[in-house]
Amino acid sequence: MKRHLAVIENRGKRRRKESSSRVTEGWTGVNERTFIAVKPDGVQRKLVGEIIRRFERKGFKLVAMKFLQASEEQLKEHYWELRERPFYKGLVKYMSSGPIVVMAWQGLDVVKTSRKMLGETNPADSLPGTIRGDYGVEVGRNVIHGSDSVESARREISLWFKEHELVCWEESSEHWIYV
Ligand code: DAT
Ligand code: MG
Repeated sequence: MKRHLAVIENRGKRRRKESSSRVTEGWTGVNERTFIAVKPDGVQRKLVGEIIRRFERKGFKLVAMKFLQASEEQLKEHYWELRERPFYKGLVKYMSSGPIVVMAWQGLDVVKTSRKMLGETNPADSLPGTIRGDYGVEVGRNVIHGSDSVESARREISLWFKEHELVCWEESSEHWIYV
């Protein structure tokens, strides 16, 4: 009986370990990645360069980037978690209404730090100095998307990029960014 319980307990532990390591495998420390997208309003308002500049100057590393007009299907999948929300349909329509820039950025705590750089979901609640605080007014036109967790980042990056589109490169300034 004791042995039986131990087996069940270990199975549980193994499953927990497997699922968390699968999600974040190789994505820890300076290798953490996030998914960032300049939304159609950001592109139309010529904010692409400014947004890339902020991430570059911060010290994060660009690992993938594409300019495209997304299909409603792809956006529905991207925003699947929000499917029950009243603004979901409008959100998908707006996001597919024009070209967007999708990117993957890498660095220490990049998910959490990027969210701080973006500001709050509603630009009205976002501090000056943040992207939404500086360039947005309404929640329905908030310029930029950023993953809210490492797990979401993983899901979103694999939705928008194929494995070979993620570029592995050596950053010459790395020693000046990390101790
Ligand atoms: P975030 O983009 O900050 O992660 P979210 O995931 O809750 O925010 O929502 C996704 C997007 O949906 C958000 O960037 C803008 C839009 N949105 C959120 N709340 C909204 C609302 N109350 N009315 C209209 N659009 C909204
Ligand atoms: Mg979100």
